[in-house]
Amino acid sequence: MTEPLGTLLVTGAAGTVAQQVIPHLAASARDLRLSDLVTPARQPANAEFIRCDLTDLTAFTRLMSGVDYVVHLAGIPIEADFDTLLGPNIVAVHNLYEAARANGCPRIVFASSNHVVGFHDQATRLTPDSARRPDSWYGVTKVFGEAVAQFYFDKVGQETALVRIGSVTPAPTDYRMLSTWMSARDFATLCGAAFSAPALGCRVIFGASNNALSWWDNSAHADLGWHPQDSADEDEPRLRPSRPGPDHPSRRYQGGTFAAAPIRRKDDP
Ligand code: 15L
Repeated sequence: MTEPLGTLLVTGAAGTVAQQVIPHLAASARDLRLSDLVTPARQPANAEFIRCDLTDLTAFTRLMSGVDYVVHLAGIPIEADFDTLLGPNIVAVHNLYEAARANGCPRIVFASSNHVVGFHDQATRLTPDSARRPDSWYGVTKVFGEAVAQFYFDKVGQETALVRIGSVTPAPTDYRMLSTWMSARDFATLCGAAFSAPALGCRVIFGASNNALSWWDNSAHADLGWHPQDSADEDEPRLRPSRPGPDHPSRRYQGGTFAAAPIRRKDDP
């Protein structure tokens, strides 16, 4: 990015991914507007915090007033029962796209997830066109988000980068992350590339650093000029001993433990 972005809204700003990424985004935006239900610990000097319940369409529409770009990280980031996910991951996504439409369709980076394709075998290399095979109710809600984004692109030209985030943590912590890990820096530069691209459209991008053991092929997006700088590779010797045995369910599927877990119900303990 050569010029700083204008006003950038980050939803879910108190969450773990946002808190890692915000310092990188702050450097590339003129103004940051941070939103969450709770106050984010990390608020750069060019940031303002606006508390907002994103299931309230009127409030979300007001929040997006004057915004040039959106990084939508809000939502429940783990498996839960459908009723728990309904507000944050379904209603709020409907509101995201309606609020954007009411505010001139600012470009969106939507935090989708690898759990949209978590039931693909780890031996399969995926492209953005590979079939969606969600591994959890959480993954199903992200399929919904991807469908809404495509729908709004086809209807009104709303552009979105659907970033199927792997694992954004300060460093890889298990063997699977040698394939899925993404640094906060690489996530932020991907946002910048999506926001500055002459034509973004609505596209699925796998959110991972430059990992030799990656399962995902992003070569369809060469036009974005995004080159992840970081890699999980140097952690391989440290993490090799923690690799699950060949019969372990989390070794078979890309979604790991999400794919192995039973379907979650509301009354489960
Ligand atoms: C995700 O989508 C989740 O939000 C996060 O909690 C991790 O489970 C991550 O994927 C992952 O697959 O490592």
